[in-house]
Amino acid sequence: MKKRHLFKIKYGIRALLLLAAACFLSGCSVFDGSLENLLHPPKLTETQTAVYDALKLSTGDQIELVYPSGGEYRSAFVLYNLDEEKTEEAIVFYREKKLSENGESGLRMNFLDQDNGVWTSVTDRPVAGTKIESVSFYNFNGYVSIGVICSALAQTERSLSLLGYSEGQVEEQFKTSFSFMETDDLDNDGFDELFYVSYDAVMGYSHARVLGTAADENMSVPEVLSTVPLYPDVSSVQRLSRQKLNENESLLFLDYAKGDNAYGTQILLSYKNNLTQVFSDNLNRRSNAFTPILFSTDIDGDGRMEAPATTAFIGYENRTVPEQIYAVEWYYADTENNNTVTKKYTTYVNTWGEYIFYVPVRWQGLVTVEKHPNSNAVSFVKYDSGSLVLLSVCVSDDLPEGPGWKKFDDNIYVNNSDSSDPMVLTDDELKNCLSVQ
Ligand SMILES: [Ca+2]
Ligand SMILES: [Ca+2]
Ligand SMILES: [Ca+2]
Repeated sequence: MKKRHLFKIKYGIRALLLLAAACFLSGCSVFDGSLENLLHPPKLTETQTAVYDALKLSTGDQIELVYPSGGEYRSAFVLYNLDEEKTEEAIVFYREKKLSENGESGLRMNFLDQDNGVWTSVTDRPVAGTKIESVSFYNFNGYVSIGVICSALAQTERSLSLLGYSEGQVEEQFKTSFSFMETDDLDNDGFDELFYVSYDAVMGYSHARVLGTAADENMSVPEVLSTVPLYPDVSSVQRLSRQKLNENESLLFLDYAKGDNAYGTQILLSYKNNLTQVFSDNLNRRSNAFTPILFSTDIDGDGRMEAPATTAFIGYENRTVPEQIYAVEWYYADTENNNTVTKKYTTYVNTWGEYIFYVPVRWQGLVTVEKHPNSNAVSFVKYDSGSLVLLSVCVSDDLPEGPGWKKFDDNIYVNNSDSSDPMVLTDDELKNCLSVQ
């Protein structure tokens, strides 16, 4: 069994940091806002210059370019074929240098079109918010929708505005605020859907929604296809993972933070873009110095997602959270059984995620974990008056001191008891239980 999925996030973050560093060093966009104050500003490309000149013919000189802070399109100039005419149109984000009388931020976007390489501004509109987070292009129905995501000071949720462009006209197709959003083709019809989570201040909880166009209707603009309430403690969704069940159905695992090192997972079922809840309100977990932050993942590589939940190992039940050592239980969504969740494994996940130990069934409820002071070793100990140490596992570059240690993998050492106690693992059992990540 391959169990290399759990800590993708760790490496994902590392890769993102590296990417960010690489972008910073190489300069990701042609004309970056952070470079504006340098003595030798970077030159616009020929096309950008032509577009910029055309823009200023329309707006005048008292403008400054604005750069989306994230996403794929980081330039103030975005070139994209927005309509059925085959050449690219240009979108330029800018700010009026003079604030308007009512104190608006003056953030605007201008649309320009070309005729034989001659650019002309065709329309212009304000952008709500004070900062452009990202610009994306979606294909909900065979046409391009422009998504502009903005944030505003003192607002935790961001805003999305979806725009359609046709024959020199821009129309706002949809707008919403949201705390989490992801694009996916949920119903496998070849067109995008947006899955998003937004807080409803009147109801006091968040909803998840699917935005798109219904496959059986000839709709020209995207609309909300489905809405489902989320558990009241879902405030900050961290990650969405999808498990495809068949052409029409997917399970959506929403991992979320509740604050105070507490986390949870809510599982939804999407059937042809209709969301329903899977009963999953027991997927609660904590992280502390002994247990890392965990996410839903296909822990055993069988194509089915598992969601983690923590319970204190025996003997730690009444300790404070920082002192507790947790067993991590992994649950799958049981769509055969009233859409509930079923426990598949009980594990110990070590602090830095180097290994997962699958606690054998005959140990469960009878064995606890003890952390060695001053080393990266833990011991699995029978929880009775004898306190027999059944197994110790150590993450170390060198062979740990003391008798009985054997190398298990690169930097994982094990010390399996040679006692005749029936609880002791055989070598084969140990190989099956200990999964190095
Ligand atoms: Ca075009
Ligand atoms: Ca779709
Ligand atoms: Ca699995």
